[in-house]
Amino acid sequence: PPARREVERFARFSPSPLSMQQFLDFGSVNGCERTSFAFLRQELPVRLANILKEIDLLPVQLQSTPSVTLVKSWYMQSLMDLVEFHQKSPDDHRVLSDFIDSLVTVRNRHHNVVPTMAQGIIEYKDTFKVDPVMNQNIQYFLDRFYMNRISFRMLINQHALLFDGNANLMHPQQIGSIDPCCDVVAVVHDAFESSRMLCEQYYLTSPELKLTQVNGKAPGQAIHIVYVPSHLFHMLFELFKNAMRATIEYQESLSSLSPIEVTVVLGNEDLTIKISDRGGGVPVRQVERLFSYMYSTAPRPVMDDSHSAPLAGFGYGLPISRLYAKYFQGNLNLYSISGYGIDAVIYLKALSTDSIEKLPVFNKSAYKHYQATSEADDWCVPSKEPKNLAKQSIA
Ligand code: W6P
Repeated sequence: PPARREVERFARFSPSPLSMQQFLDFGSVNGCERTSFAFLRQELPVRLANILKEIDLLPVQLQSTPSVTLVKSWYMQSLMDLVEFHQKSPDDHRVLSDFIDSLVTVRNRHHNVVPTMAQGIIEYKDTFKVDPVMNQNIQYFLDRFYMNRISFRMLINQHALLFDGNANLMHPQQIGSIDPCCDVVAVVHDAFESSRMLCEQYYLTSPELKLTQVNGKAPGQAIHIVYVPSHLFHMLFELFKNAMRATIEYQESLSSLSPIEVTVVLGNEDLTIKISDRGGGVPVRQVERLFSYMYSTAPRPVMDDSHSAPLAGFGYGLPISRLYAKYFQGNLNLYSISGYGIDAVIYLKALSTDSIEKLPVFNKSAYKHYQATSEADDWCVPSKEPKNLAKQSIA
């Protein structure tokens, strides 16, 4: 089929990660719509084709579920829609505006990718037992698949926001979705208030915010970075919901709630945000599970829009938040102190020159990951009933 040929054609290229500066350049005088168009009509098919090659390596039992088949058809269709533009002239205004329309069509087509993939995992779990090897493979794939999706939507959004002819009246300083002067503390307050509103609805109470900020580069001055405020909001909102829920459920017998303590620090290379709750924590053994797609995929009561379950279970909120952090070379970690609480830490790059897209690439090394079966572990398995050495030596 012609779609297969296009997958092979574009999968031979590696994705080209953009730096924050390059994103900004597209929106400045140096950049123009034609340059952005010429870049995207090549780069978007390359990113689609690369991830389609990885979908092909999933276990057939998962690949053949109705949900995954459907998602794959969306990716193929979008690849074909975009390849059309290779025959068209970048100098034709009509072509440029049709391209934006196509981007919007593609974005809408892919709107439900996350819940649909989750449905595929449920279908798989209903039929096969979940073993640690399968959990690992699904984790590897979905981390790459969703990182690809985050990057794909970033490219689409930037082009659509910059060139659709409407200035962003709400945020005039933003370049598309990027704020060259993102006020980190303001986003913290925003996300905290949003989480707090949900919390109040459900529990009729909410913990206070205790915020400390340290500008280690310019003491006393406000903290700004070049970043995508909506990505930062997404991560903070997710972490606040979890921290609030844990605090309230762990301290329900207490007369007052401990505050959520947030520390925002700007260092030479890193912008670090620590969110500390006293919600009792979780055993350190279980922390990895909080990030597991497989173990946190539970059938949802109804398949309505994803904003319908406020302060609900962990779902995909945490693993996807960590991907947002990693997307521009940051990270998101949880440090649990079981019996006390959790410190959630977001690390972002403080320097825009370090903020470069982190993208999966399909190559031999990625291929090998999918071939790896259950190799024997190279660490001893602790036995439940250790040999009683004491007894032996006495006898
Ligand atoms: C908890 C569980 C959790 C997940 C993410 C962030 C904070 C917290 N606190 O108890």
